[in-house]
Amino acid sequence: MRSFEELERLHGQALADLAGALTTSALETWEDGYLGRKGQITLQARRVGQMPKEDRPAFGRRVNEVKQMLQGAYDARLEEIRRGELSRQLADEAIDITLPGRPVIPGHLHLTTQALRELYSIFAKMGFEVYEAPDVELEAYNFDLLNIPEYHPARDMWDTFWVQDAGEGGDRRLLRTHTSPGQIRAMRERYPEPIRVILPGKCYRYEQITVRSEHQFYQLEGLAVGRGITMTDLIGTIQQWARLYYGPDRSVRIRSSYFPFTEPSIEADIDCILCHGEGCAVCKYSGWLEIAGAGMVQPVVLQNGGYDPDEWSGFAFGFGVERPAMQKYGVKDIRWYYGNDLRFLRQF
Ligand code: FA5
Repeated sequence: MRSFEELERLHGQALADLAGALTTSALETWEDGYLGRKGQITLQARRVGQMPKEDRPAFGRRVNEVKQMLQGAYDARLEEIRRGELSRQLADEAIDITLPGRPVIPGHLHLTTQALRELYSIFAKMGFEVYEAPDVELEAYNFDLLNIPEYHPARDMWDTFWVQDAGEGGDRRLLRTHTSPGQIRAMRERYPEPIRVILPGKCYRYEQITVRSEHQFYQLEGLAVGRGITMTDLIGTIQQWARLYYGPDRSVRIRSSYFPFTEPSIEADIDCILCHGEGCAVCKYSGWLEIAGAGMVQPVVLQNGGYDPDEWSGFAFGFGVERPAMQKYGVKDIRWYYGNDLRFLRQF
């Protein structure tokens, strides 16, 4: 009978210890101590063989009952402790959503990109598509094919950055000084179709940097080639662009000018945005701001593009992107565009 008493004592002790186990590691120790391979209840079960024969069935049954009860109590306690640990962990790791967040300053498009996109959409309304031509250009496309031969004084108008390696056919290469060479590329690619394209892109000139001049800047060129295109179409296009870009009340003034690749050539001005033609420092007291160079495509240039000038005619225009945006947004110094000063850039 001592064996039964010992078993019941162990049973009571195990339950008391289980109630005192507060962590999963204390529970593991408890399990090893009572139910493990060398645990006290397991050892009790092994003693059955040494007992008097008549006690063996009753003791064996009781040991199994105690073992099962303790196993059940252990599982329930384990579950309880795990839940407690999980909720403590969740409480520890909880994020305080009432704390103020760190401000994130969102980026935005550069002023030049915004201006270019606005121009694309204005010209898209007039049926112009974007045509892209390379920045590194052959000398022939930048000058010769545009009717600017080596000896021509107009070459001085575009002081040039030359590239050391020659291009195809040994022709010298340069960083394009204007977007006009794209006219030849568009014509050679599109012939014999009529053309209505704008050619945006960076241009490079080896010149003094000032409040109005950078050595890298954007231009937007336009080219229309068709049968029966006249100066009236050109002026109408410039007027429409100026009104959509600068506002509906703008007046446009056309002056005669000179470019080797257009004949006749013109320059277009708008009445000064700031003083409305009264005269101020921005318009140098003239009341007018220059906005574009333009003209009817020179017959020689049409021919170089593959179009017969007796059958076809066309107009072309070209203007900067930064300078017109300076006029529109009141930017006083072109160097601010690419100076990477966020105080300036964040204003747009
Ligand atoms: C030309 O480059 C001609 N290819 C424009 C043209 C095209 C005329 C088609 C006729 C037909 P010009 O050198 O004037 O022209 O330059 C055009 C515009 O580019 C200028 O009005 C100005 O807005 C811009 N620009 C020229 N040089 C600079 C510079 N250094 N920095 C910023 N903008 C400039």
